[in-house]
Amino acid sequence: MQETFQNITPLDDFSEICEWLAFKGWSEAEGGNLSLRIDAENIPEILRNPDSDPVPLPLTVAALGGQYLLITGSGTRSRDIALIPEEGVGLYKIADDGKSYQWIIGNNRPTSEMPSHCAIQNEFMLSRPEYRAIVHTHPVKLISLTHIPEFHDPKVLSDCILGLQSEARIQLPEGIGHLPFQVPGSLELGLLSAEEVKHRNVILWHMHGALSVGTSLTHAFDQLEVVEKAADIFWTLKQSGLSVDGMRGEDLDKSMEYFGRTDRYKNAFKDKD
Ligand code: 2HA
Ligand code: ZN
Repeated sequence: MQETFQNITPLDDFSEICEWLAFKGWSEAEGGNLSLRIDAENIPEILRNPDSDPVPLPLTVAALGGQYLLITGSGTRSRDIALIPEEGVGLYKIADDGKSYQWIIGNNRPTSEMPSHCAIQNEFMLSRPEYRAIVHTHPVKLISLTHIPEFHDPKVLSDCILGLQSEARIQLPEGIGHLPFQVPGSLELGLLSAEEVKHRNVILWHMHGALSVGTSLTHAFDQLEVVEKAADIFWTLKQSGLSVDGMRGEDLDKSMEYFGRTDRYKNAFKDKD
């Protein structure tokens, strides 16, 4: 069984993305966590039926019932997962009623952010089924943005930061979210994050880190790179004493039109109206 698990292809994706998270210095020490939903047909048959005791979840994730998740373990380091993913990542099955999970193989102590991962994965099933990946990490330039009070308004945050590089808003027309402080690993953080990912792919967690969702771990990571690059431009301009004006509105509008993103861009903050 162990050998079968080691050879499942999604573990290579965890290994690659965790290497990058460590390399970028975003996931210091035991910081950060990842999950990926896998369809049953992509799991070898001998790994489909858990026989461990069910562990109750702090929330009910009915839409996620019967689904399989790969999740990084509590206390695991990105730099270690990069090398030995089968030790840092565990395979779990969510119970049909969405009230508990069972461990199958690999790491058997899921991340402290399990409530967020389950709440968000449940939201994917309800509203964005092509989405299946979550990356949470602690990038310095993004966390620093949450120290600026004006950026607690996600529209102000998005319009400023994603207007600093001409492709950023094309990648993220819905902008980026910001959640007020919540205790790390708390159910509140999970529930609020699940609400935000209905509308946006990247959320900043106040003075904590960033969370990105995607159709694959690579997609989620790519978006963090785009936002972190834009934040890097923000801090570079600030440190140089230059003003942070960003793109002209007409240039942004033209780009959105060209790439067919106008509606998504214009309606980005309708949910906050
Ligand atoms: O897994 O980053 O938010 C460690 C964390 C918790
Ligand atoms: Zn964290």
